[in-house]
Amino acid sequence: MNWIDLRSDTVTKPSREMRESMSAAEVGDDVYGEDPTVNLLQDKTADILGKEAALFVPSGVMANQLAIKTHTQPGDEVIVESESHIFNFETAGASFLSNVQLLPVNGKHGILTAEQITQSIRSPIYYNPKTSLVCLENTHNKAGGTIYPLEEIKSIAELAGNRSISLHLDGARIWNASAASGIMPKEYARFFDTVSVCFSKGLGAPVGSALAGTREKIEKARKYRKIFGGGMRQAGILAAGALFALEYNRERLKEDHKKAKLLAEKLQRVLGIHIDQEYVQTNIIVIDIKARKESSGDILAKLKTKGLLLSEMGSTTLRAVTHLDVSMEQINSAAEIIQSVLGTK
Ligand code: TLP
Repeated sequence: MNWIDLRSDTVTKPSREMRESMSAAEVGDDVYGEDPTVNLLQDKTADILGKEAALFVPSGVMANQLAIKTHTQPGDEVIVESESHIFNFETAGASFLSNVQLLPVNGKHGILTAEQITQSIRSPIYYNPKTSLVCLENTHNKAGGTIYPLEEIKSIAELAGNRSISLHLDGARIWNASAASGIMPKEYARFFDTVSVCFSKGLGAPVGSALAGTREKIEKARKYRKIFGGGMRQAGILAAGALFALEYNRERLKEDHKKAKLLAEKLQRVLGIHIDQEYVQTNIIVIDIKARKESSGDILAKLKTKGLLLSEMGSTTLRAVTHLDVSMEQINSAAEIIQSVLGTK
């Protein structure tokens, strides 16, 4: 079947040009720090984010978990948004790997305010856990690709700085936030101690993420990366894909955003579903199916028989993600499939 795969932007496959640059990559042993292409990618990533250093890692989860490990001590508490990736989709990694407790706080469309964070910081009574880290997510996946307002980030950073609390950004899709808002990645990144970014989502590289921060933090993270089993050898082949993605696939993310808006608009006519059009800000559409008397699994199965793949986000929400391997024509077909399977108003 010729699938229309909107489950995630992680399903993108490397283009012929990307594969060519990967096969031509100069490589070395990165555990010795001798892979020139990995070193180039790390320098370039650090530069784009305005940070001293960056570390290439196999996945976004590893980048986030390394950040948590480097900023905390066992027994500390980390403030996260309750729908965040770190809290929901990293298999309790923070408690498993760093022995910390996560404090989930309900944001609005994924956005926590400085005020909410202030109220969530523990007072320094000895039996309280120590609040040592706050993690934000931009764009916010589960909230539907929402963009964090820069002014709010600024206030949170000021507050965190005053209270000596570290600030980490899960910037897996910071590229989408930037393409949509026109705010450069480094303008976002300057407010954070560390930033994780992914090359393997909307940018279309097959593998890889990075953690950026001060040289000191990144050296600490390098040691933990080895402990977590993330020390790779001739990883330049992968880094070349990421370099290609950074060079050629950032600007075009705007097309994915257009496709998401178009699809979301077309789905307004579908029976028993709800999409917050205002919050379709980048490449993710969260579809609320509460009003339908069917399970998400049943709906997904029906769509699948017509060649359309979406993913389940929560018990009553589905997700559609646009990306570089889905054409405008396929977006139109996806809308038609959903309309015919679920019915129109
Ligand atoms: N997100 C995946 C799934 O895990 C849900 C997806 O399909 O969107 N931070 C954010 C905000 C993410 O969305 C993801 C992946 C990660 C981190 C983890 O990246 P990987 O999958 O590379 O470990």
